[in-house]
Amino acid sequence: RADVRPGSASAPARRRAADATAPTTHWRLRAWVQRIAELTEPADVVWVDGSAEQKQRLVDGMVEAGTLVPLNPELRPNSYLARSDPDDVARVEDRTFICSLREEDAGPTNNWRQPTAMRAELRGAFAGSMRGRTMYVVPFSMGPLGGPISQLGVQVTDSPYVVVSMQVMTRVGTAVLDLLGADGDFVPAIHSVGAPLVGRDGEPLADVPWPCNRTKYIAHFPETREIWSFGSGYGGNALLGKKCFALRIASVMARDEGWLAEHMLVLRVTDPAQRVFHVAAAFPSACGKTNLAMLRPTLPGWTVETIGDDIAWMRPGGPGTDGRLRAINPEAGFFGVAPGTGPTTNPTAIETLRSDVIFTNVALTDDGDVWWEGLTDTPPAHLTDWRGNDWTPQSGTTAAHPNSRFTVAADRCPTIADDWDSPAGVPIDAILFGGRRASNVPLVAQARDWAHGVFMGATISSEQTAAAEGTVGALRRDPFAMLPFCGYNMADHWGHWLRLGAELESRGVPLPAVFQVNWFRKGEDGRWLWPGFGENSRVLAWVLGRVAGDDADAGGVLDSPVGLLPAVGADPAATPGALDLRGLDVPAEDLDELFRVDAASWLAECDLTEEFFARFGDHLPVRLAEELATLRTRLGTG
Ligand code: SAT
Ligand code: MN
Repeated sequence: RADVRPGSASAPARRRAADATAPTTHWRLRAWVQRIAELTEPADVVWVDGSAEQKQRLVDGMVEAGTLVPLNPELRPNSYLARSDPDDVARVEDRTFICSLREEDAGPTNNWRQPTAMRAELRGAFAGSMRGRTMYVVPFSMGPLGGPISQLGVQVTDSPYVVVSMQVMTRVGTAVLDLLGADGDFVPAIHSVGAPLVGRDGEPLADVPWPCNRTKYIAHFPETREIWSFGSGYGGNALLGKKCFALRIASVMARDEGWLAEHMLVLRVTDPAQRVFHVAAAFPSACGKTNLAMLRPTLPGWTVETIGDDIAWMRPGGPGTDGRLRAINPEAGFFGVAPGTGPTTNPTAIETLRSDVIFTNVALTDDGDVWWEGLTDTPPAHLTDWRGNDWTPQSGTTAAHPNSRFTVAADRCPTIADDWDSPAGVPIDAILFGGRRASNVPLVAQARDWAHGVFMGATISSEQTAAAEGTVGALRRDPFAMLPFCGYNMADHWGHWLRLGAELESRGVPLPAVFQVNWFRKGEDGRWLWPGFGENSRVLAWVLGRVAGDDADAGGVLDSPVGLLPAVGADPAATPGALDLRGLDVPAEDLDELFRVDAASWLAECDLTEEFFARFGDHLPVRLAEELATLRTRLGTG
């Protein structure tokens, strides 16, 4: 603990003090920490060693400060509730910036800022922003320590909530410094809640349980691989290993180095014949990735194991392997959406959350446990809501914030695969692209080839959820579910996928099969047509039958303008390739509607896709324009 009191110390003195306790010989890291301390003027600097003791001290401090409310240890052992500032509850996409040297490298879907101008603005915001607070230095690894797909970072932050959350979500501590040695590469990530405890003239300022700043910046410098985040304590804005590093910065690294950093869950499926498959699946935020990753199959004899629920890093296997794409989950925990998580929708998550959880913005029960909409059918008669106010079912508001979250270690999950953290990752057999679509998009359709699959990924659209600020329900394009997370030009990302596929194909390496899925289609009366959740195992079974080639020429697979569809209504035992609907009670009309391809509305959607593609100018890969033309032809106009 280096003492760097405000006001009293000159900048050089503050720099020396910040360096005094550095437990590393890495001079670039030490110099960087000194520079940030000089800029932000914290009262002291603490290096986070990853120990349980240090974590507990931080937790105890937050309980004292009112940031964390301890839950009833008999009902929810070693668990806490945090209530955020009501204006700091989600990612802030309009304050998220990609500061590449060239504007066109950020592309039309990112907010671009000129890097020198942004640096000057950030220096202004960060100057003195940690006065009176402790600056924590958090060395972390995304992916298993030292693994061939893993990457290292160091986050400085003035938020103990962020430190403790990073310890759940990533691998934190001295072992990372050991790996860095004297000169290893790391991604520097600077975070401040922007709420100093000492004013410019040395006057004390009051603290609050959830400090933040009305002005926010979530800024990324892709060329120098740096992250600067100011003003928010919310996970997606402040746990910089997650979206900022593992997606925005890593997607740029992946483009430059020939791999993929994607907004995808990863799961393992074992079929009744004990064949093992791995699936990666991209869905926009709050569209059920965690539920799918933890799915309990309703189909007898099938097993699903969880590997990751949000992010996948995939690389072609190196020498001595078959060269196929292998995926790791770079995270070590789940930062999941609480509302809608219940014993029927996701029983595995409910078991995962029995103990050792940090909840944020859920409701508190009178006996010191948590509650959110969807946890039970009937709400308790009285709660304390996410803002800390009395709540009853008559209140007319939700008790939990719609984007309230749980933070819990991956190994608490009963379905986590034994080797979920294997450094070499798992070989990916199938990739799914999904969104929340009330109409048009069938329950499942297979891409004809890789380029068609990239087209499916590039054209995902979905109804807006509460995970980001904006109007819930509005339809928005979310290519690869990466719209808010791609650190470079989205169209170049599609080009990168096409190139990587072509390269693997040219080497004779089998590519994953690609599918589009939609659990959210509705009937004209607004009812969900598909029961979803555990019943999605039927779709996984169809996907894996396709991968395994079980249905060759059996007639169970139908061609359609939008891709290959399963036959419905046929007995899958007699007609391999038909969707297995045995024991499921869905009316035949609903099944027809689930797979109905309406040419007129698809053609209207093609027009929208053309407009969307036009935004990317000559960055749009020609191959995708061709896919759009092919789709129109198949729909009957070409
Ligand atoms: O808030 S996060 O970005 O971490 C989660 C999400 O929106 O996917
Ligand atoms: Mn996500």
